[in-house]
Amino acid sequence: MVREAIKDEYYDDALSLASSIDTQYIEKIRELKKKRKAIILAHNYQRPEIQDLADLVGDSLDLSRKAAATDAEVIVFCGVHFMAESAAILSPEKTVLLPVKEAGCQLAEMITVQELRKKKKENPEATVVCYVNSSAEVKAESDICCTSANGIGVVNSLKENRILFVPDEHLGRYLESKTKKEFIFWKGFCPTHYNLLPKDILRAKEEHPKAKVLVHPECRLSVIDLADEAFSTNGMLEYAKKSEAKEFIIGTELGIIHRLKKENPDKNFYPASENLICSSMKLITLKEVAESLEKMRYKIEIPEEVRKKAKKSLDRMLEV
Ligand code: CIZ
Repeated sequence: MVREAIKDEYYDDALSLASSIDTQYIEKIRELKKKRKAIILAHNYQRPEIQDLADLVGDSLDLSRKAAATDAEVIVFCGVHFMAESAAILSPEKTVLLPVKEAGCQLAEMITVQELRKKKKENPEATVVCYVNSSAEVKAESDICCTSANGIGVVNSLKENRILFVPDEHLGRYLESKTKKEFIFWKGFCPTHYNLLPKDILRAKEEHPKAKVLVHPECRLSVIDLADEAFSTNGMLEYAKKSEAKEFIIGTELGIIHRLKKENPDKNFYPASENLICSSMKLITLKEVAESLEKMRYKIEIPEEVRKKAKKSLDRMLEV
């Protein structure tokens, strides 16, 4: 009993110390943000405290476009490397910082520009559609980009029939199932979404029979087939807000649940699996954001020629 009381006391002390350190970082970030004329962006998968601190929270393209329209001189992108690159492609006059340089996307790293060039040579008649989860170099080598939200529209807008889709095989298979095009796939996948299995959805449905099942189109088709809807992160947020349903099973990275709950306090959200965690997305903490603004690191640099070509692929998508 006495031991438990001492343990609780230490626990409370540790908690209050952690929260006072967080408060110090938040104050420092606010100060530096003003000094640097910076804007802080947080992807929907970021840690709750990073989302709460950010000026904007959203998906990668939405954030990059909104930041480009501001007069901020510095963009701190709390997300993964390709996302910060997208911001730099759209805002060449701003400095873009990624607070942790190791925050990469495993899916984006499953293709290099050299590999893509080789595949293009083998399929000269195919139109290259690349998912935004890709490096600036891969975007530059593609004909058009797409997001998980606009992929169907982008593919349908093409007059060509044969599509080389990179780098996500699963999103590609989902788009193939929704369009009448002929697809060549790249063997890339998001490990977080790939780990979600049909049995996880079946178990979650058994536990919450009244809940709507929302999954991300980066999941396997066998998982998407069991869901009520497949949406991008922003699509899920929009749907949950408008829906009359009160319960939802969420099949994407767990970081989004913070925002879903915050924006819909009267509704319940259950993870489709407790394993839906992207470790790269969790690398950025308040300390790293403060240090990033203080030391102006890590700057995203894209050669101008690559940036212009990548922007063409993004612009073509935005026209659609
Ligand atoms: O582009 C993004 O932000 C990603 C990776 C997914 C989504 O659905 O928002």
